[in-house]
Amino acid sequence: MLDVPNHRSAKFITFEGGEGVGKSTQVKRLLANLGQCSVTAVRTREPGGTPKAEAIRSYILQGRSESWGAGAEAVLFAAARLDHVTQLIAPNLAKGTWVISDRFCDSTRAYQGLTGGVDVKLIDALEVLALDGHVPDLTIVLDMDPATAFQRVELRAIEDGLALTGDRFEKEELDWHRRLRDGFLDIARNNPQRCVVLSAEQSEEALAAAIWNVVIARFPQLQVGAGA
Ligand code: Z5A
Repeated sequence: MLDVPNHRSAKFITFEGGEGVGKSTQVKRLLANLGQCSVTAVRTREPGGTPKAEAIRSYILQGRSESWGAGAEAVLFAAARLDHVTQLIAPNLAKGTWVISDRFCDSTRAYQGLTGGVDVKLIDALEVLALDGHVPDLTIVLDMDPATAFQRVELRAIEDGLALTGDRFEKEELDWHRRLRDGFLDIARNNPQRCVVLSAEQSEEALAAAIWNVVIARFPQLQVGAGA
């Protein structure tokens, strides 16, 4: 279990869940709501967020590390995370800027650990190394049936006029995605102080309002009145 820190004035919030559940959409909406409260915040993502971490992202998502096995890939995700934490997350939090990340360490635990079969001791060790104490203050886990989430991803591809090629994780079978969903729910159950699970099977607006209610309840220093 990751202990939630409470000493920072700026907060670190992460979004987790399977593909197409609406993480990116809700990260943007939360940023807009924080802006209305005059909170300075940056949006980032994993894998990625810094030039070096983005280079690792392209390498992994193109499938170039797949043959290395899930353990080595967990190490690659951790290397990207270490750069992300030291170059972007820690400096922003230190200067009072909130950080909102689309995925973070729970994705390694769910994808490479609980679904990919990597030993929990390696996942734990990598987490300590890469986070360097920067545990999220709040993690929103967006939960929905993967089949419905895929319909959204398909629709997005049609709307964008793109072929649905999918990265290597999106190509996994539906059963695999159902195990992944259970993995995220397990993580939330094991970290009840940090994680809040919300159903993503509601309208974008309703979900944004539900997230905002969680955020203002968790961080009462925010000026209520703005938002969603
Ligand atoms: N990965 C890993 O294995 N280990 C790790 O440690 C880390 C990551 C950090 C990164 O993918 C991959 O890396 C990921 C896990 C692995 N696997 N995959 N695939 P990514 O960042 O490229 O993609 P993603 O995280 O899976 O996100 P996504 O596909 O972009 O989905 P999303 O951000 O959750 O959803 P969205 O883009 O906001 O919304 C999807 C569509 O639905 C879009 O058209 C929206 O307009 C629509 N939408 C959003 N909300 C709604 C609602 N409420 N109703 C209806 N439609 C909606």
